[in-house]
Amino acid sequence: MSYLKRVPVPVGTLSPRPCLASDAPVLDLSGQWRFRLLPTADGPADFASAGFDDSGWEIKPVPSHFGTPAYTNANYPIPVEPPLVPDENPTGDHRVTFDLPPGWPAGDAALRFEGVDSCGRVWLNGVELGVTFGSRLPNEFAVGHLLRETGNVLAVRVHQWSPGTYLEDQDMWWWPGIFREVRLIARPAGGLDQVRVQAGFDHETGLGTLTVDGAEVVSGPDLSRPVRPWTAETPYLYDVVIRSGPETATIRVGFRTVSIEDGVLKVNGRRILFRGVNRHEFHPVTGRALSEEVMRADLELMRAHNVNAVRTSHYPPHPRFLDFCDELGFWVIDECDLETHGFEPFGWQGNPTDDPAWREALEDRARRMVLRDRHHPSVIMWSLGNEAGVGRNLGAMAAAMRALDSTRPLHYEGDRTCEHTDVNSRMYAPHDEVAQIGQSTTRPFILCEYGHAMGNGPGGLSEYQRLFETFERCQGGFIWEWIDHGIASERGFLYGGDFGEELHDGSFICDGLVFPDRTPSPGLAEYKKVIEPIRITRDGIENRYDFRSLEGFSLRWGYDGGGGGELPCPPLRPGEQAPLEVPPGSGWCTVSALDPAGHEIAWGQWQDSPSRHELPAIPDGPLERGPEVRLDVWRAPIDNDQFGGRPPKLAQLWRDAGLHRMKQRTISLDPLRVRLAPAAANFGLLATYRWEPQADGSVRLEVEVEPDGQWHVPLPRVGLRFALPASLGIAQWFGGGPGEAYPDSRQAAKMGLHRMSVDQMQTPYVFPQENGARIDVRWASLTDSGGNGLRIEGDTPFLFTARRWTTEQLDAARHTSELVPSDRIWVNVDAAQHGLGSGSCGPVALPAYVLHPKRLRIALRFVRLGNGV
Ligand code: IPT
Repeated sequence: MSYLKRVPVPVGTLSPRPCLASDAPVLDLSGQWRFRLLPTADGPADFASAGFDDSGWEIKPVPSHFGTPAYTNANYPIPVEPPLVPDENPTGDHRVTFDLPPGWPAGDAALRFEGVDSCGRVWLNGVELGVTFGSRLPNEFAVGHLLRETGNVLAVRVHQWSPGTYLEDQDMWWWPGIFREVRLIARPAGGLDQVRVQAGFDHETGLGTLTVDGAEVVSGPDLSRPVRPWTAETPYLYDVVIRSGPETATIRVGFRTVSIEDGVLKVNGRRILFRGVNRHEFHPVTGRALSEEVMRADLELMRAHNVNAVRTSHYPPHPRFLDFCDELGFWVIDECDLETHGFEPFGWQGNPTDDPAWREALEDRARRMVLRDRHHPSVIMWSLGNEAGVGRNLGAMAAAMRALDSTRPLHYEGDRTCEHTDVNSRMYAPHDEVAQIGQSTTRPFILCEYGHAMGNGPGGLSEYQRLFETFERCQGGFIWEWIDHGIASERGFLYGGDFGEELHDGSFICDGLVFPDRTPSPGLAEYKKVIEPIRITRDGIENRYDFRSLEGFSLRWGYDGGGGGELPCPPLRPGEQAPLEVPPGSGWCTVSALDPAGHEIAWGQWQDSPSRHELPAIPDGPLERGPEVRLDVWRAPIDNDQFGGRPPKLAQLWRDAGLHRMKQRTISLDPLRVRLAPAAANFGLLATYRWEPQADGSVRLEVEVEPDGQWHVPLPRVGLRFALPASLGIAQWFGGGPGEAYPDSRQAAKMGLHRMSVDQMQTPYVFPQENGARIDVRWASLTDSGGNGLRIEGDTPFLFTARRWTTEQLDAARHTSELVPSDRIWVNVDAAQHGLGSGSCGPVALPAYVLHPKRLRIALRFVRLGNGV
């Protein structure tokens, strides 16, 4: 097995080519295969022979993974001695028998693997063909001479660890397998093999250009007349039929030209702004084996949230994904299958990126990606890879890419001086650094990763957006990342360590804008609002698309005091503004912009007069007394409080300070005055409670809070906590909603009257943590189905949280299944909470959102509803 001992370059494969949908016959070999798992790489290879009896093997669907998933972020889970790998090497032997369909042509055929992790040794009918390398790149073998009409036996031995492992250290599950399709494709002599299709657009003349090398154009648009250009906002595609010899294919061509002018990245002559996400391929059951439906659904969901760009972190995606990006309209940064992050702990000593012996392997990956994907209009930039350090082989990769395609700029975040690349890129740069880069950069600047969407967060997105709108060369960014990679189980979604890994990085694998089952998290709602391409304010409406006019859009307006309707949307061109003529009304006015399909793209809100929903309630009877309230400062730390980055983390400072174990001492009884402080600390909080029964039967409570002694940490929250009977499971409030919101992630909260069950108020972060707060709440009620319960009104807006477990239970839980409803509903009414930030990987909460202990007053009125509590 010498192929496990030298640099990972495929053995015996055909030269790479684009795989266009042609009229050449194709046989999809996906389906039920036979499978056995071996503990080492060197099991007997007798299974490759046609006569081998595999009837005792398990049946396994292909594409799929095998073995046990294991998660590390940057560390290699094997000893680092490139290119060697340990003896213990889970190896999956796969076998499938197939017949040729009737009429299959004689002659050449390619056996094509779209993705094998991490390498596969291949036999057909007992003849060894070679070895695949490059998990997320195609490998093809010539097999025409070996095919039989019936009873062909394909055998593939897949190793979890291979020399390729050293180049594929992406932050994701280690999970081997033939995880993309395997197909047999007839290759007629003289067919469409070395084809290059290039389509450009001249924005001054409106004319398109089309260059097709290696094939003739049979039909296509009339290029003597203007064409409709392709952009992510106007993804217009033309069918072009090309032919070479006996093979014909229809390709979907988009006319567009990417350029960098005066340090600004442009498409068709205009600056573009990335509203992007980093996308890994992931499904909670099938891992990186994705169906087309899932790929498409991801893009539809992104589009519904105003996302216009994808970085294919950190490897070329399934090829169909790019077809969908062309069709639906996305800017794509196509990233090569390269990451060597695990060399960082050694100061990058031994990094393949800088080792001449690995040059061929890196160049090979670069070439194979470009040759596979360069006909896609959605791909507007190539990325050399991710977190692979620096070194000579980057230059070789860049040169290989430019030789095959000179029409797209190159990206690599690690290339800080742009020695080999064209755009300035950073990950997780804090706001002030982005502002500083914005003032000084001479190149387009992007945040290839920002807004680490782990758990509750990220905070601070709107502040980034303002920077992208201020500096022309700051052209947006890509949230890290699209989806949580939690694996489905009865215990909730599983993450690193749940499979007994000896080295792992825990829940750091769950850092997406959507949960593993693709339910949007509050972070995605926030992002949608922050990046909305139409801005609506009391002053007017502005089109912030780069290409698209607002023709066909409509406006919907309404007052919470009643009244509403539709308004014509001015057909603004990009960058144009117009005043809005909203009829007068009372209360909060909301104006939404709907796209031609009727989906809400953007909205604005303002208050014209006090809302009728803000009036105090009339009690249904006297309240004997208010609930037993307790001053509360603790929150179950969110991921951004406790993971990633450099210690000490905020959550640790909080725990060291003892904020999760405050003790109370009564100072006086009338009014009740207490001091709350943790053991061993010389600081605390003084609180004075004044209860006042009101003539109408309601009860008022005023709490004065005042810091005492020397505080050296901010507070997680300041507010009151109390318990209500479990039967009061229906929440209603007037304030921000419907979803959760926190001080630095609150753009998506719409003022209004909201109602949902306490259970629906919970956000099921894969790793349990503080969640579910509703912001800017004027009043909240909790009732049973008969309307009996309690209403809480604030003199000033508060944060409202209700859950069926305590903060302590939330804090102790490691998986969502550990959160078991108690016989109480626990309510928090907070004057303030500490911001969310993006501290699990990136900047902590901005200074404006740090909750410093300070004097404050919480004034509430408790009102009986129905029969009360
Ligand atoms: C950055 C990686 O590029 C990305 O793959 C992911 O691991 C992310 O971090 C954390 O979730 S690298 C980091 C050192 C900034």
